[in-house]
Amino acid sequence: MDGALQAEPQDSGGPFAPATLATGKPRTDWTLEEVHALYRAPFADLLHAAQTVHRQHFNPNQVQISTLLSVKTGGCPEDCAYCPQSVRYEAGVANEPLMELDDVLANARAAREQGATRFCMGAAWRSPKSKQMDHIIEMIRGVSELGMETCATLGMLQPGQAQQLKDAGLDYYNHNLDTSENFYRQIITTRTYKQRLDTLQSVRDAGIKVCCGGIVGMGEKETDRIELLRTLATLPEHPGSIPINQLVQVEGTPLNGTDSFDPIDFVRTIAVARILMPASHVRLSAGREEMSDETQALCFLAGANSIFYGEKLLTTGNPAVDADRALMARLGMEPEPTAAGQPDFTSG
Ligand code: SAM
Ligand code: DTB
Ligand code: SF4
Repeated sequence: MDGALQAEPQDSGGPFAPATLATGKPRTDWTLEEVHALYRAPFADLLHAAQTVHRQHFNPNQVQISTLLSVKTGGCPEDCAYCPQSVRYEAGVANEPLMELDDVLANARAAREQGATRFCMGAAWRSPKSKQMDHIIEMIRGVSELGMETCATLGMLQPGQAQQLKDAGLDYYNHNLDTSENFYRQIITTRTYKQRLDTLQSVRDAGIKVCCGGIVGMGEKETDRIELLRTLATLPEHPGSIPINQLVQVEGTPLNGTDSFDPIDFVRTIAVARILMPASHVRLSAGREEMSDETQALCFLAGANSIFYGEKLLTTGNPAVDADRALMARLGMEPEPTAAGQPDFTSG
């Protein structure tokens, strides 16, 4: 290799600074030029660097398993152009009430039996209201008591709400930046990029771990993906989890019919996320149903180490559990254990 990539922490000098500071802390000062150079590097160099960084922080044969449940589906007042849950589009998603606690816990138990260690509850809200918070808090308490990590994605949060969720035992809050600040304006008009950053700040201030990533394949330019990755990697702290979603196209939404996304670019996005944020879980998120096993395998090689597991995301499909078990077996990959113990892909 011609020295184009030197992302190993022990390296110094060259056109690329190490991914980790001498203190062992991941860098949060990446420049656009650096991220661009990584993104455009020869594929073999990029994957080698990403895999090298990955092995310094994680067991490359383990994958963290999260399961999603839409606890409040449809009827959302926001206008996110990708989303079938917006009330503004005719995407065939009904406006349902907030789920009952017992039903949520039954879903969480079933997910745990299938091997999930994290349970993520999603609500199609702009932001939660105080009565809704009371119900969500019960759900978080109940899921925590099952010994699972908890995650919620409920829209924008005020600082006091983030604190309430922390007090209930919430481990992660998912709130995505989705894309670059520039392209964002073409995708969502009802909330600003700044409001998203403010919610992330409230979550961090409350001591909840941040889950934050984006969507590719929305018709954005390469520079938009590069800017998104740089914004994520220059937040005051790297998100603990970084979901990289590929747009799931849903009829009735404005983004339906967007040109399909190049799988090699998807893998590049994962690899750059891994190099920039070496100690974070990078989640191969929405869009796996449209990906070949080989593309997914390349994503794991590029440093993805988390998936959504279970046949449904929020409203759209995800690979069948049997198909995922078979893929993990073919790749020799195992679920990542949590402090609570070793989950098992093959149970349930
Ligand atoms: N309503 C809350 C919010 O937007 O903050 C939480 C739920 S929302 C569905 C969570 C995330 O799912 C979005 O930020 C977006 O990144 C992702 N998402 C939604 N629809 C998607 C789609 N069709 N394809 C890929 N990702 C999608
Ligand atoms: C995230 O980044 N992806 C998940 C989760 N966070 C909440 C959501 C994907 C949604 C895909 C479209 C749907 O199923 O409605
Ligand atoms: Fe609403 Fe979230 Fe969908 Fe946007 S992504 S329309 S906020 S549910």
